[in-house]
Amino acid sequence: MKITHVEAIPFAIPYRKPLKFASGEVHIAEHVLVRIHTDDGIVGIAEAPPRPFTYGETQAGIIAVIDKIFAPHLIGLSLLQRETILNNLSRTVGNPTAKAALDMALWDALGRTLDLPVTELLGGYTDRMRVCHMLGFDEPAAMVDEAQRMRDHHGITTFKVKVGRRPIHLDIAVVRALREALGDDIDLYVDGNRGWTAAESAAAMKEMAELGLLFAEELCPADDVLGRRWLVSQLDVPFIADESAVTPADVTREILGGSATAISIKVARTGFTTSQRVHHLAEGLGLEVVMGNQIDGQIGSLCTVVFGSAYRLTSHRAGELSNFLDMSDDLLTEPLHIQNGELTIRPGPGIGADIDPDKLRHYRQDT
Ligand code: MUC
Ligand code: MG
Repeated sequence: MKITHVEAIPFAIPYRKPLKFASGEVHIAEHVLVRIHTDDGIVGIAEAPPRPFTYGETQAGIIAVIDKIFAPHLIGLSLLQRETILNNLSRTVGNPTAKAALDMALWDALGRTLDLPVTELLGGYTDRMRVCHMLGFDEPAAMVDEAQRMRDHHGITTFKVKVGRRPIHLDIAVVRALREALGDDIDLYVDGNRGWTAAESAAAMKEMAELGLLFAEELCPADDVLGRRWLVSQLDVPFIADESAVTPADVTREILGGSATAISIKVARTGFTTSQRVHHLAEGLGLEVVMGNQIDGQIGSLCTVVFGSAYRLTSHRAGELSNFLDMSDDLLTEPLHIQNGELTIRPGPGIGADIDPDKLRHYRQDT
């Protein structure tokens, strides 16, 4: 089970429809495929999506930090020494998606070595999650169209609506149009990606009070500590910390400080090992949890459902698992399918996915 080699491979797959939101936009999935090889001939895989507007990471930076700093800390260690590896990686600050991809590739390699699915190794609660679709900025009619398409083709009935940093009346018009067109049978929540002030958030949430929102996520800057606490204290829906609560320590600070009441777990930034810690903390604190999306491709979305299915708390709410549908292609031999509003884990060991060598040859950027 010794790690012999770590690869960080850049690849680029265009989006059919770019995703736009308050803190940025994504037109091409310029991700990094991470592969961990062991002396048993096993290869574990994961993907790192660079999100400079959230974590400051770039595709070139992820590859450099893996090749130059992280890989040498992994070579020669066993797949069972995950805590040693985590500790070694934590000596370098930042770089959450690079660290997370290494951790998930390690778990995938472990599952393949033991011939067991990672969901079962983590907790084995269920084999599926309901899917939530994230709606990026557009005109109200286009966002309603997209939601109807997602409901009619894939059975999706939960939608996260991107808001913030454009005229507030437009955001409110979108939420109203979605509720009117799709009725009361759908779940809706909003994510501001820190784009409003605390006062704007409070006013917008008041105007949308009749629209039956499930949650509000990261509406205003987390470092406006007092403003955010003031906002959260007057909301009558849970306030999800996303960008502001990445690590277990962040979660503790945000929740006990009264500036959030729920959390988003994203395996793209906390891998499986640290996501476990965040999950256990959330369980102890009695928080609502949503499995979030880091604008993941199919490997990342599969990793999210692999983790989310492992526990009751993480599989209770619909997970944000569908944005790969907006990409023009992907790397897996067997593409993911959302059916009846659900995504299921794959049978088979590890995360249950294999890379199509022809697709990788086509989309990789280093050859
Ligand atoms: C989300 O939930 O915010 C957009 C920015 C980011 O960091 O993640 C996405 C989705
Ligand atoms: Mg968010």
